[in-house]
Amino acid sequence: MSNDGKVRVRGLSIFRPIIYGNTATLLTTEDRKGGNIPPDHTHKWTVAVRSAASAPDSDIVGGADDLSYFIKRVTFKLHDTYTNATRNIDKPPFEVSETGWGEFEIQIRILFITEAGEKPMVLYHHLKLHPWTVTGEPEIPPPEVALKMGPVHSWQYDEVVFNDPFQNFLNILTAHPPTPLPTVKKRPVPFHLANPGSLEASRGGIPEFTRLMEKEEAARLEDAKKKVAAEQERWRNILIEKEKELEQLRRRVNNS
Ligand code: SLL
Repeated sequence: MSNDGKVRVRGLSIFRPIIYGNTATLLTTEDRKGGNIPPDHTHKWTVAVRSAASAPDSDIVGGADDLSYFIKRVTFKLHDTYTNATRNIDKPPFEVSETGWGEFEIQIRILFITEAGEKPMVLYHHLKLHPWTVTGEPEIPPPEVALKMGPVHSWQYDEVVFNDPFQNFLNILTAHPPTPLPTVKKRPVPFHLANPGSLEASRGGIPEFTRLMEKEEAARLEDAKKKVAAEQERWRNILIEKEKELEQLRRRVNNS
């Protein structure tokens, strides 16, 4: 067997954009008709790992591309109140749908195909059931209000970066270019705590990730970096002043 594929392509980085998160809706009387849903459950939800781009005219956030060309398995670790809390998903869609009553942290472990020769990637997502609120609103709106607000979306964009990939893995990746994100938004912006400005826009629609958001995020990070540097400088100067003061006081003590 040829060993060519086992060679690492040094100095090269290649990434694939993904999103992970959840969608949740309140359970309706219609949903309960089957009779299998425990009475204390209030919501149905889906947690997923998907490609960042959304399929045109789809009512799904992300998921335009099938990620199984580089992902072998996604393990979702649910709260211990769930039976079989560890859910292994070995084929797309990499998602788990459940019903429940509470929010909790979900561990998401992404296992790559063997060719990648990479360790699994572990992510954490806080399952979000209740609508995003703005200051002044009650934390959890009553069901009749929440119902009108529509499905709750909580999604995080991320990039899986492969450094120095094996040649055969690189071939697999390049054979599957990701669907590019749209340049500007056609749909509401998926919100995130870092991006509260988009809160209102995201209500009552299916959000979508765009390249504009990426630019905005970069600008926010740049801005935050500048603020941190300015604060650092300010505190450094305060420290220098205090040290001078300390030195003067020491001298006075020594001279007295
Ligand atoms: C809370 N710390 O107290 C969280 C835990 C657990 C939610 C939430 C499943 C219930 C079931 C369910 O919704 N667990 O299967 O009976 O809010």
